Amino acid sequence: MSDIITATAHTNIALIKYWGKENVELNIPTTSSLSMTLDKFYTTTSVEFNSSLAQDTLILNEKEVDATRVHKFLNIFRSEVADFGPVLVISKNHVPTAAGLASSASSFAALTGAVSGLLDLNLLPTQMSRYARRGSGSASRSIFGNFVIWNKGEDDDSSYAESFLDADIEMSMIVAEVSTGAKKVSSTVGMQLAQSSPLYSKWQEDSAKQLENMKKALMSEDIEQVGLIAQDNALAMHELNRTSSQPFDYFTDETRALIEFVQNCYKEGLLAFVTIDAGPNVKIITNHATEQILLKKLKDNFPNLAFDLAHAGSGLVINA
Ligand code: 2P0
Repeated sequence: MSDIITATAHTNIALIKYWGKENVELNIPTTSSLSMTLDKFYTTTSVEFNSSLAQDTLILNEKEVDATRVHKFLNIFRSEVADFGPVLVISKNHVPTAAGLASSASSFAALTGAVSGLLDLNLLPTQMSRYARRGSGSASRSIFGNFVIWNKGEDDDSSYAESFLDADIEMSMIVAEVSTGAKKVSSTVGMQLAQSSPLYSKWQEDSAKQLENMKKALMSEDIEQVGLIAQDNALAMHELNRTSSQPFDYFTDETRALIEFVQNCYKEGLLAFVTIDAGPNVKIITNHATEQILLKKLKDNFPNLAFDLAHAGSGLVINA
C-alpha cells in the first residue's frame, strides 16, 4: 500500500435524470437513471493518512475548504470497514463547480476510488458505485465510462450503477456555460421540493417508460431518439420544480433562449437536443458529424457564452 493514493473520475450527464429520493440519508432514488460519462470534465483526488491533522481536511483547487461532507463520507468507511485517523484530501476539480455541471459526481467517485485504494479494499466497480452513491447520488454513475445505468434498487445493497453500453456511439455534447456562479437551490433541496409537485408520480411513470426507450435507442445507436427522449425527460424534470410547493426555476432568460435556438436548429434539420441539470447551463446533444456546424451556429448567435465540446469518457482510474 503506498502512502498517497490518487484517483480520477469524470463527470456524467444524465440522459434520464435522477430527481428525487426514496431515502435521503442513503441517496436511494425514486427512479432509475441513465447517463453518459464525459471526457472533458473530471476530478483528480489524492488521499493520505495524516496524523498531524486534528480532523479530516479538504484542499480543493489549492484552497482549504469546508470538509463536513467529506468527513461524513469518510465516516461511512470508518463505521463499515475499520476506524482510522484524519485523512488529508487534496482535490482538483476540472469542472465549473456548483453550476449544474455535477462536480459532486466526479468528486465523490474520485474520492471513493482514492479511499478504497488507501484502505486496500479491492472493491468491485459496483461496490465502489454503492459507496459513491452515499456521497452524492450521481457519483454512483461516474465510476463507469460511456453509458451507465443506475438501477434504483430499494436499499443500500441493491442501489448502484453499472455499465450499460461501454462504447462510443459518436454522440457529442456541447456544454453552454450560461453561468459558472453557484446555483441557488442545491440538488438535494431541489429534489425534495420537486417531490411535492402534483406532477411527480406521473413523472416517475413516464421516466420508467423513457428509460426503456432510451436503452433501445442507445443499443441501436439512434442519436435522434436518444436526444428526443433525453430532452423530454429533462424538460419534464424542470416542470416539477416550477410546480412544487415552493416553486423555483434553474432556467435563466439565456437558458430559455438557448433551448429555443436548439429546437429551431432541429426543425431546420440539424441533430440538436437539450438537456439541463440543477443549474442554468444547457447541454446540447448532437453527433460527431454535426458538432462543428452546430458549435459555430451557437458561437455566432451567443457570442458572450463559453462553449465546451465533450464526448463519451472513461470510468474511474486509481493509480496506486
Ligand atoms: C442527475 N442531477 O441525474 C440529476 C439531474 C441534477 C439534475 O444528480 O443529493 O449532486 O448529492 O444525491 O447527485 C445532481 O444531484 O445530488 C443530479 P445528491 P446530486 O444527474
